[in-house]
Amino acid sequence: MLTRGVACLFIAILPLISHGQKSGKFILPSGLATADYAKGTVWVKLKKTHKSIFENQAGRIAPAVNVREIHPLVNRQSDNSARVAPRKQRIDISLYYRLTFDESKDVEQVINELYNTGYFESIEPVYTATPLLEPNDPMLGQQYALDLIKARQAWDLVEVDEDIVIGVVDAGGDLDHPDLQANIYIDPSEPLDGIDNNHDGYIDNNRGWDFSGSSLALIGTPGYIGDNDPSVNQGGLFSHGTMVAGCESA
Ligand SMILES: [Ca+2]
Ligand SMILES: [Ca+2]
Ligand SMILES: [Ca+2]
Repeated sequence: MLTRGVACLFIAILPLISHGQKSGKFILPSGLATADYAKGTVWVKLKKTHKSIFENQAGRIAPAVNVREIHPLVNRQSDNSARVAPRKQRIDISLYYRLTFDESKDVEQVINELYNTGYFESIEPVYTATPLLEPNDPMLGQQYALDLIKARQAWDLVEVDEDIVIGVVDAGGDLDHPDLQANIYIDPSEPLDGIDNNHDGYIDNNRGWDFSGSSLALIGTPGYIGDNDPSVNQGGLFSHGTMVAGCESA
């Protein structure tokens, strides 16, 4: 049974298509491998003047389109009551469809055949999206936050620069965490020798400073300044500073 969203169509083939002629209008980008786009499917945008040709699934559809399935980008039965600001340019995404056809067919040829119908404003392959730079973190799939902050897009623009040092002001962290231990900055101007070598008022603070020291309860005690170990290992509990340092270093 046909549904409104997905139609199975085997429409009579027009002479234009059955001859398999290439119009030459569309050429796949040079250097493109077959793995770079999907077989048997393309994205199309209908011309506004032909907006309704896919709406009737009962056979009165424009016969020049020889495809197997038609998938609208958006559900036509969804609520269309959203208001648009006056004079705001609208993008009619109901014009977009993904069409599928026999995978043995040449995508470039099918695109040109579809263009020749005159119904489509634009047609393109369903390109395979691959990140340009992928971290080697074995737990990458568990880190939903990296997608939220669009880290992958950022990595495509700027690769890791290990010369950048980030200061984190937070709760202490698990400095032995697998994501952090190799990346904690050790200040070379402050060797662990019991002396404030870099004259900043803190002795041996080569990995930062822990203002809470051994206990939060001691903060505010006259003369108490904490210690030089910002590690927080609360019986294996999660430390907020560990998460923040991990996100920032990513
Ligand atoms: Ca110091
Ligand atoms: Ca020192
Ligand atoms: Ca400490």
